[in-house]
Amino acid sequence: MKHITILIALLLSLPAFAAPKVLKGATNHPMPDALVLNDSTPVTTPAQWQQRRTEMLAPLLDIQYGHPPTEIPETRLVSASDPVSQNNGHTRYQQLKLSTGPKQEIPITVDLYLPAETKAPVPLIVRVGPGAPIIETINQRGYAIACYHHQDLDPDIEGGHDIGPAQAAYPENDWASLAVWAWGASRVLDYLHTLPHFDADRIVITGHSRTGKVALLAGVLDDRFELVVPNGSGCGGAAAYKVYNNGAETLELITHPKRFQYWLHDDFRRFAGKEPDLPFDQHFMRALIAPRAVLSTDALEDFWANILGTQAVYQAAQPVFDFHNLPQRNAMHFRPGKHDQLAEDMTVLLDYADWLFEDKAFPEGLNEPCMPGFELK
Ligand code: GTR
Repeated sequence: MKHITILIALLLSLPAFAAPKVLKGATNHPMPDALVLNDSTPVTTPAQWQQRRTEMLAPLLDIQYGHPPTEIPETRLVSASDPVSQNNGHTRYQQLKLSTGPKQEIPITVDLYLPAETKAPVPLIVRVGPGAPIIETINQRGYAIACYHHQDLDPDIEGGHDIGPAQAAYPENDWASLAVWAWGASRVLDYLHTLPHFDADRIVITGHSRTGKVALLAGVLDDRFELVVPNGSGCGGAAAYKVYNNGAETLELITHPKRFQYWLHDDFRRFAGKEPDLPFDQHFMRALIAPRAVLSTDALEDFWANILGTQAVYQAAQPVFDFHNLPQRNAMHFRPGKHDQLAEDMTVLLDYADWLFEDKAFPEGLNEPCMPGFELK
């Protein structure tokens, strides 16, 4: 009898294990309006928009990311490897060792993949972290890609609170790791712009997951990035704090001292469980990129990255791009599958960049919501 009871209990529990994950809204709190000034005046003029930009950036840095240094140190080339032909002759690869900081004490390694066939100046993709999918295709399509080793600036040790070379060089700054790594993207660009290879009007930044968060922040802080493509960036990236789907990483989870508190400002954790009190949400990040372009790329099974929150942030930022008469410069893409930056994501990036830079066709399948009919509060 006892065995039968156990068997029945097991059978009853089976469908629960086998049930596919269904995307559901878990919280939906209102987000502050990106087109209304703190004193409740609606933004209707370019001057008011500039004022609103300042208002939006301040709490993002004060509360969430910390402040990178404002002075810009020189970034120098320390050494470069001999160029090597790769990817069936489509790529000319070189590794660069750079240094930056007040005493040139911060190293940054950059893997540079130039298109072998295309004449300079070419569009450039800066990628946070080494490696990227379909480098051969990227180069065949005429784009260069520079992948920088962000951990040279600051280590990424879960539960660690290490002071890396960048934080040691600027002890007065309260910047956390995401901000350090984002600042590194700008220093890499400082150096790359001294070379004749790249078209300064066609610079993209991308990264995946934690480095997707970094790509978004770098794009907000440095307007030389004309196109900003956070992939699978989730919490602390392109996803909301006030709108979560079921199974999403929350502010409480990401800022746990044993996990990733060091990515974000020390104080940010005081908002854990109090997201409605936050004076911003991540639609401010998208809004701050306008009138440049932002494209988030995500996967439909990536519930942990809060894809519904990413859709909500896209929706909440759209009025800002409409205000600039550039509605298509706010874009999102969801592909089937799991958390990763795959060939498909990179292809969407290239197609969108071709539209933005070359006036080619607007890519199909963009801006399809992961949850149709979802409405902001
Ligand atoms: C997870 C973290 C996410 C994401 C991811 C990654 O553990 O919770 O926010 O950044 O790591 O970077 O792979």
